[in-house]
Amino acid sequence: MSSESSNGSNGAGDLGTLVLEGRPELKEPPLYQVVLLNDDFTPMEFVVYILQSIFGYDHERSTQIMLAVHTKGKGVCGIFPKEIAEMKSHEINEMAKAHEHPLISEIEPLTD
Ligand code: TYC
Repeated sequence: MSSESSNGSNGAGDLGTLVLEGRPELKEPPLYQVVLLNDDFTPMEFVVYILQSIFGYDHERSTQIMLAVHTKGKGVCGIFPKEIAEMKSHEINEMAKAHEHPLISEIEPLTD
């Protein structure tokens, strides 16, 4: 065993720990929901495709989410830090526009 394993660490790690000591704890970023809104015209398969390509859900999960939105009027399709939520919502809205579908998504702060 080398000497650096006696305290389960190494020189670089110890230096990092020392530098960070005394700083306030890092706080988790505020989270935002990406909310999908129903409409009467966007094809169901387009919504499923959006959910697969932007959020990485498989076809079955994407279909469940799409049908929940279709039935209830709106639904959460993901929860992320603000910048990521903004990017994904923007991406949905731009893809919908590019395909001339009225599909809209919004973001809203997650309050817990
Ligand atoms: N209501 C649409 C239809 O019947 C499908 C749809 C689902 C559209 C979810 C938007 O966010 C949406 N073709």
